[in-house]
Amino acid sequence: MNTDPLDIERGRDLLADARSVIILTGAGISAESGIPTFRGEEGLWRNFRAEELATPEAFARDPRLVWEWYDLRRQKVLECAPNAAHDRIAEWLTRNEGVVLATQNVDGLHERAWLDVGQVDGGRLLEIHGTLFRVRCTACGRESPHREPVDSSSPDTLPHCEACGGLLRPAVVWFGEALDPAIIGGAFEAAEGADVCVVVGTSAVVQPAASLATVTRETGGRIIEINPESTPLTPICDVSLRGTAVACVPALLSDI
Ligand code: BV8
Ligand code: ZN
Repeated sequence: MNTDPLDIERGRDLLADARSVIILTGAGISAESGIPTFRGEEGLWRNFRAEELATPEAFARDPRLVWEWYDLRRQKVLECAPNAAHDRIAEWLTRNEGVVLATQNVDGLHERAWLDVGQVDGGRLLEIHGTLFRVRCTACGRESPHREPVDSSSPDTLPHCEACGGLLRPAVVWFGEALDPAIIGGAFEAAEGADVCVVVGTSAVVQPAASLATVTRETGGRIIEINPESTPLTPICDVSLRGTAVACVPALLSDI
């Protein structure tokens, strides 16, 4: 890791002058909480890649396999806690009305970190890919919180809708599915108006999320990237901090 203190200072200067900021996070911000990223070496499960399981086709084909994967991820997340990067971002959100957080993560760690320091402003915490801890009925569309363990040993033991008996699915956005227009619309509105976009822990591969940073750039804003590796966004970043979220986010955001 080589995060040059001068780069951190340059990032802090950009943020000190910013009236509005959007933060875009990906799986990398949760890595130091113990949650495997998608495209890292731990991203495989039983030799399946996320892109093969996180699809409506996979769920239609084998809802038990998909629910087994999601239940394992939920149990893993419930054993983990927000890290210092989640915590600093949560504190910053409570201190600055002009900051919006758009996360690709479905682990709920940003919400947990924010709840630890204050009242969550739902309009400024945009879980653009949904959350592991809500379900949606595949028949009637009802959504509800859900964190009980799921028994995927038979089709009958999978969770079913209390209202209509339909099979429940995780309320996350799968590949090939549209994002909630109100949520992603709010994120792009924030990105367009942002003076700075801070991108933390994403490989910037998945769309439309990765385009949030380019929209800030295209509308005259600046980009700060935090990632141990370079990404497709690196060439258009004003500041690239080659370090981990826990090493860089507190240094970047402290006392701003
Ligand atoms: C859409 C929820 C259109 C589920 C996720 C062909 C057919 C259909 C669509 C497409 C297609 N080709 C392309 C697309 C678009 C597709 C897409 O982008 N595909 C990719 C693979 C190319 N997008 C979609 O399908 C989207 N929908 O386009 O709909 C449409 C419109 C109208 C009507 C119908 C359809 C939906 C995309 C949402 C998919 N769902 N998650 C679940 O989680 O189970 S995406 C999934 O990937 C997660 O949300 C994850 O967050 C996200 C992105 O990955 P990253 O977060 O970046 O994680 P990754 O592992 O890749 O990278 C980690 C990074 O962290 C690395 O850079 C690493 O260096 C860094 N890191 C590691 N350690 C640390 C660290 N950084 C800091 N600190 C550390 N310690
Ligand atoms: Zn139902």
